[in-house]
Amino acid sequence: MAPVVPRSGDTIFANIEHVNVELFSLTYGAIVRQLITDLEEVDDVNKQLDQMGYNIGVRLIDEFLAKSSVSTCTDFKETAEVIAKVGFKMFLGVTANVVNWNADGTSCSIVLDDNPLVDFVELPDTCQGLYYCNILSGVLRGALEMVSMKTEVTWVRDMLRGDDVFELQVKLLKQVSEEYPYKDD
Ligand code: MYR
Repeated sequence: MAPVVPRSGDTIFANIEHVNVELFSLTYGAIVRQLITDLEEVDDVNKQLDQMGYNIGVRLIDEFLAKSSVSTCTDFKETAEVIAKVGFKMFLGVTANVVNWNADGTSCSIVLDDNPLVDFVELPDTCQGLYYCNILSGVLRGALEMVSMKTEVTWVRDMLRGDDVFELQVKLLKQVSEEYPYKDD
């Protein structure tokens, strides 16, 4: 007789994770739709999504650090790679590529070819100014602030606006030292 409880790693578990990403995408779509109804102006919706993402990011970093066993990154370049390869995989089920570094290593782009958040999405003409995935830029900003990095995160390319990929530009504005800030006299 076949076992009633499947082992971890069996197809059923892979499918459950897949369904969760779909459920997340559909739920996110319902939230965006409600914000559009409530706030009316797409600029306000963009700001609200970013703020919601920030609030999620400042909490999600704990789960990320606990589950990933990633330890302190040596520099911003390593941090960007960790976000693209471990963070996106953990929370969105996809990986991204880090490109377009500036000369001093303080700005880069995270490029997503595949973004499950938009799997069921088509923007009507009235929403052309919407940054539908703005929650993600907020999540990154919030999570990075919790590990002492003040950043500015902006969308450069967006498939819902006709681009071939999603591209997030991440600029490191300030790295706050974690040293003890008071003198012992
Ligand atoms: C450190 O130097 O302490 C490690 C920093 C790692 C930061 C990783 C932030 C991950 C945020 C995940 C975002 C996922 C978006 C879907």
